[in-house]
Formats: sequence, structure tokens, C-alpha cells
Amino acid sequence: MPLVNKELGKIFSDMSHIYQYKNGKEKFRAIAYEKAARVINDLQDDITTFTKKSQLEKIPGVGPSIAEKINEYIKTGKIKKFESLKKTVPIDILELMNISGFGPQSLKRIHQMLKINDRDELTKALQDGRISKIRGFGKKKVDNMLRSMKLHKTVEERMLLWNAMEAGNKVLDEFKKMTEVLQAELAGSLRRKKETIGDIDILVACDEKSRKKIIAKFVALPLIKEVLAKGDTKASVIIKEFNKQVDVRIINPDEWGSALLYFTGSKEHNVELRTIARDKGYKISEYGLFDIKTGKRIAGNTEEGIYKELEFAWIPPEMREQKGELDLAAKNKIPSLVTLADIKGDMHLHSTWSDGTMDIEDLAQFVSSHYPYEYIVLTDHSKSERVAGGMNEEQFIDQVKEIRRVNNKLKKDFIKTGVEVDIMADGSLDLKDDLLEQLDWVCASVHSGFTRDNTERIITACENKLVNCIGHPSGRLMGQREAYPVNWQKVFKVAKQTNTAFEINCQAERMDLNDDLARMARENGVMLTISTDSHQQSQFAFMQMGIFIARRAWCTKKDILNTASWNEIKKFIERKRKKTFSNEPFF
Ligand code: DGT
Ligand code: CA
Ligand code: CA
Ligand code: ZN
Repeated sequence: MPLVNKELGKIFSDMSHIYQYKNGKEKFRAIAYEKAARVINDLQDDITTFTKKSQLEKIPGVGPSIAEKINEYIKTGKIKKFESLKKTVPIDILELMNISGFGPQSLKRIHQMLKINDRDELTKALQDGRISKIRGFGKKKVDNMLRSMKLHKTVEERMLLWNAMEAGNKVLDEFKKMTEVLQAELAGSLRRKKETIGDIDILVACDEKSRKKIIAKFVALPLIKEVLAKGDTKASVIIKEFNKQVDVRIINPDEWGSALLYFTGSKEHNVELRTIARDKGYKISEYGLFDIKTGKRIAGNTEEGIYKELEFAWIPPEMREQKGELDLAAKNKIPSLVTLADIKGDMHLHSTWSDGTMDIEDLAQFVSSHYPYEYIVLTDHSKSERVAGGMNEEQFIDQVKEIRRVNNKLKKDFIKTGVEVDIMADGSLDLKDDLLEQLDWVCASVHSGFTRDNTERIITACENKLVNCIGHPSGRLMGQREAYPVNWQKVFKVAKQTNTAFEINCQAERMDLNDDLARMARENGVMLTISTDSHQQSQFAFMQMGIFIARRAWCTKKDILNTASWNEIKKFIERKRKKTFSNEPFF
């Protein structure tokens, strides 16, 4: 992303936080700035190119007042309004506003009562009991705040997979560009696609004589902030982006397989593999597979070679978590995991009709020209989501007309009509049945009551024959909000019985269902969908993240509904609507 876009995006997001903090009449201003921040973050081109052509106001979400501020920033490097607003609030603690328990009202009270202005002080006050002395901050609330703070710290210390992928691939590309490099690959948790990444590991193969040169080129890269350690075969650095560590190991080409296996991990997988190898008379290390008796090197050039010698099938990195994968590999039963190429459509996305940044036509044009999908389902919010521009029944009817118009223009039935309808506290839905019946696809989501046990609420939604799918089922937001309590075994049994799909939501901080829950759903025979929940153009690329979760849950194409064509999905819906479903597998 162009740097100036990033800076402006941050300022507008801060302004939105300030207005939320000020509350009252400023609520709508807060929404406007939040939206502007998102739009700017999403622009592919440097925003200065728009100011030159005076096309700023043509960008959706940029009105005259925001356009003026963008111009001011580009001319002067500052926005006066922001500078003066900043002085009226404790700006440092406003960074916490999206975290569960740290809403604007709570922050305001803490600031007013204890004169707290920064995050460290706030953490201290939570721990030493000063905050629990404030009225309205009972034990339950303070405990929740402490837990959320911990979640936030973990994600700050680690990286979200999406961010780590972007940063890791940038570094990897630099190695791939070097002529001396014979092979280079991401390793560690990043190759296994864990949802958060501690540090980025990269493995590089070259001839021994090129090592020095490669390390020298690497540590001189502009993307590096600091060199922590540098030797003949490895280097550890901090990259500027996210301020995170990258470990690089340099190996000989014939050690590629054994080193990749070793540095991919997980440690637990490696330990189990090493134990089995020893029982079979082999020693395994990053240098190869050796016969213990003779000391002879048996394998190590490729991962496949090592697994094969130990009588295992090759195991995809996403499965290497010591969760039964070696048993499967011994029986040659490693499933053929779902891939991005299997996906036929995206079933959860938002347009300007609720809180998305693209209108329906632009969105459809963009997706159909950039993705090989057969369909997309538009799922804007229902009326309870006031802040997100949720729509009532009449508005959905109008939207269906607009979808028809755009489909006509595209000359294909590309956009399916749908909704992300709120599941109310009692499990009922936010829109009338006679509207829902007219839509192609109904995704139902929980958007409130995040601390209560939501088992019965979700079950009631599953038992509604108009509900096709449960959106972001666990409600967690990484680093911001824990999942609410749910008896998942119970919920998945009902999901299976009622032919209700469960979503793997691909948003970078949702990843919901996560790998373990998606696996449990699959084991219970629950159909899954993988959808991006896109609110802006750049987010359609998140699909890959959901694929990673599904692979870590050992899913094949058959476990994922949107690998099917729309005709088959219609059958899936019909089964529930007509209650003709049985225990037969869907595919
Ligand atoms: P992270 O960075 O916390 O997200 O997790 P990993 O899995 O990337 O862990 P990291 O960076 O400490 O090490 C990278 C890989 O190196 C790890 O997945 C397996 C391997 N490894 C590291 N330490 C050990 C060890 O003590 N024993 C074995 N067998 N493997 C290790
Ligand atoms: Ca790592
Ligand atoms: Ca590491
Ligand atoms: Zn939602």
C-alpha cells in the first residue's frame, strides 16, 4: 500500500476513535471517518494521483469535508482538525477501543476517574485493583478486560497469519531474485499456516561458496531494520514491517528435504517422527536420515524421500501438528486437501447497501474479472445492525431488483441474492420469513451478547428452515474479543441433523471457525462454507486464508459447500426447506 494512503488511513481511523469517544452527536461523524479510512486503505493507487486530477470526491465514502482534509494533508503533512482534536482526548488509550471491555464509555470513565492517559498505566491499574474500585467495573467486567488485554498482547507479540504471509513473501521474493539462490521457501509456523505467527522462518539452499554473498546481500536489504545475528549458515533480523523477527537458514542443496522437514515443524510432529525413526533403526536430523548402525545417509534430498523411507506418505505442512497425521500417513490415507482452485464462489460479502465500500455493479465487475468464480452471494446486513447500515425488508426487495439489473448487464446469473441476518437474543431472526423465503441464501450471524453462552441461540437458528448457514460462528476477533461459550458438540449435531452449513470466515482477525472447530464440524459431518465477508475490494484475496484453515482441519473438497456449482447448492438448500434431508452425504 502506498505510504501516504497508510498514513491517512491511520489518521482517519484515529479521528473515528476520537469521535466515538466524544459520543453523542458525533456518532455519525465517527462512522464517516471509519469508512473513509477503509476506502483509503483499499485504494491501489497513491491518493495524491487523485488530488492531482481533482477526483477525490468521486471515491465512494469521500465527501467534501474529508476531501478537503486529504488535500490539506498532502499539501502540509498535517490535518489541523486532527491535531486539535488529539489534544482533547487521551489518544494513547483510544487505541484499545476495539477491544472487548474497552468501549468508549469505559475508557472515558477510567480516564476521568483515575487520570489515566497511557496503555501501560491502564494495564497496571487493571492489575492493582484501582479500576475495580470504579463504580460499574465489577469483578466480571474487570476479569473480561484483563483477558482481552492478554489476547491483545499475544497478537501484538505474534502476527496475524495474513500479515505474516505478506511480510514473509516479500522477504522470500528477495531471496528468489538472487542468482546464487537455488531454492528458497517459507518454513516454521508460516509454512504450516497457523493462525498467528511468532517469527518468520525462511530456508535457503545454495552452493557453499555463495553463502557469504547471500547473507551480505540479505542483511543489506532496505526492508531490514536491525540485524540481530549473522553467521555462515544463518541470520536473524528484525524487519521494518510489523517490527518482527525473520530467521534465515542457509543449507546445501542435498539437505533441502531434511532441513525443510526439520524447520517446518511442528516440533511435536518432528519429535514423534524422530521417535518412530529411531525404533526403525534410523537417526533423523536437519542434515538427513541416517542408518544408526552403519552411519550411512539414506535420504534427505526431499521431504518425500524421508517420509517414504520411514514408510509414510508425504504429509502436507498444514497437517503437521501431531494430531494423528502420522497414523494416517502410515496407512497411506492422507486426504486430498481442498485447494483455492476448488472454490467456485464467495458466499458472504457486503456492498454499499450496508457497510461495504463498493456498489453492487463495481463489486460484481471486479470479482468476475479477477476471480474464476461461477457465483457470488451478496449478504448485506439486516436492520438491527444500525451502525453497519443494516436494511429492512423493503430495502432488500429493492436490492433484489438492483441485483437483477446488474446480472442482466453482466449477461449471467452471477450475483445470488442473500442476507447476513442477525440472530436475535432468543434465536429468532431479524427479518420476516416471507422476505427470507425469496432470497437465494440466508446466512445468520450473532452480532451481540458476546459474553453469554450462545449454544441455544445458535441451535434455534439452525432449527429455522430458512437458515442455510451460520456466519462467523464463534464470534471471536483475534486480539480483541474471545469466542463466546458454546457447546460445540451439541451445536454441530444439530447442524448436521438440520442440514445447516457453518462458515469459515476468512477475515484476517476472524478466522472463524478456527482450525480445531472446523475439524470438529467436519468430524460431525457438518457442511462448511469458506467465505471472505469482504467489505472492500482487497478483501476478496482473504479466500486463501479460509483455505488454510480448512486444510488445517483436514477438509477435502467434499467438506466445503462452495466448491459445488450453484445447482448443487440449490439442492442443499431445498433439502432443508422441504425437510427432505437424510443422513446421506451431500456430495
Ligand atoms: P512460531 O514461530 O512460534 O509461530 O512457531 P514455529 O513453529 O515457527 O517455531 P520456531 O520459529 O521456534 O521454529 C521453527 C521450526 O524449527 C519449528 O517449527 C520446528 C523447528 N524447531 C525449532 N526448535 C526445535 C527443537 O528444539 N526441536 C525440533 N525437533 N525442532 C525444532
Ligand atoms: Ca517461526
Ligand atoms: Ca524461528
Ligand atoms: Zn457479520
